[in-house]
Amino acid sequence: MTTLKWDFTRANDLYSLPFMELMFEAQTVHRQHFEQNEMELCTLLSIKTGACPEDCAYCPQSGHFETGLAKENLLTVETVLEEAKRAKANGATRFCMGAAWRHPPKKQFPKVLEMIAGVKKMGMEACVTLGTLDEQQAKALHEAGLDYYNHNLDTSPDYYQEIITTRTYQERLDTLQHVRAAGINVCCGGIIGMGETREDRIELLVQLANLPTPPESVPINRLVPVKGTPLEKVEVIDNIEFIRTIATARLMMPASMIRLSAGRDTMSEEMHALCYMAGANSIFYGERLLTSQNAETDQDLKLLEKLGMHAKSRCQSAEVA
Ligand code: SAM
Ligand code: DTB
Ligand code: SF4
Repeated sequence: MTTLKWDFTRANDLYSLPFMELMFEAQTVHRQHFEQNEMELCTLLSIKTGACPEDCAYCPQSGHFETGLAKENLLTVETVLEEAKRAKANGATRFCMGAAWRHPPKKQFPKVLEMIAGVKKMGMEACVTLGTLDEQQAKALHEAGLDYYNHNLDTSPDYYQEIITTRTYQERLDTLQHVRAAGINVCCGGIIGMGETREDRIELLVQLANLPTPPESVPINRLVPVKGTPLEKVEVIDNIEFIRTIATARLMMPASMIRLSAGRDTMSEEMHALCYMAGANSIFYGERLLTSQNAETDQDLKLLEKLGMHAKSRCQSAEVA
């Protein structure tokens, strides 16, 4: 029998520490693994928008809900590379491309490979999120030069069934395994504030930290409540509870980049500062996420300056490769 690295009790002990102690521990561990004032900037682009066959209760792109989102076909390689060029000029070191697919369709997959190769040629890190992958697709992505694959577990195994009925947790784990086996870095995290319990949040972190190798990159999204989705009116997560999740993620996955992801546009400067102090060292940077509004870029840069922080300027490309 294999012994798991983390169990619920140990994780819960950290999560439940007095807040100041938790923050102190998280910042201490953060400094042991990372340059303390550095922030990674990643830019996102939705390369194929809407009409997704999955029924993820949080997602504006699901074809199951009326969210008023305009559907778009796969963008052309030229359009995507123009956007990547713009992102690079604005200071991003990683370009992340997202598609609203259950899995990548055979006909369109080669176009995505071209996009990845193009982004790499510009000297940026490339990340994609395309849904479920098989072994062959993961290998092809690696050969195209992909650095990261984003595939979130999103919540605890128990709560997952309340949020998505069109796929299983195990399918997510299988794709993560194919990505890892192909030699691609794993970007895997979740969403906080979907009406889950504290236990669910801790269980998500346990799942992430207990992967055979923890994800190199862990996006922590705060739910963006989108009109027309079943989670539209869910109660907003308490800020301190959200920060606790970031700090505990930092302690459980000390060498991973922790990305403060969706939901930043409604967070104050002070909230950002506390998330950074808790160990978040990466953000999505740009006007939009996939379909929703992101925090303003000049506000992001101003805050980094106010805090004596700076953007990471170089890609530490492909830790795995
Ligand atoms: N279709 C692919 C998949 O689900 O793996 C990739 C795209 S999907 C939009 C990527 C991630 O965005 C989801 O796993 C989820 O964590 C996040 N996301 C989607 N809608 C969100 C929302 N309303 N609020 C916060 N995060 C959201
Ligand atoms: C992730 O964890 N968050 C990003 C990225 N990975 C692809 C996506 C956030 C999407 C927020 C809702 C939207 O803009 O559509
Ligand atoms: Fe589709 Fe991904 Fe949105 Fe789920 S999260 S509905 S799989 S785009």
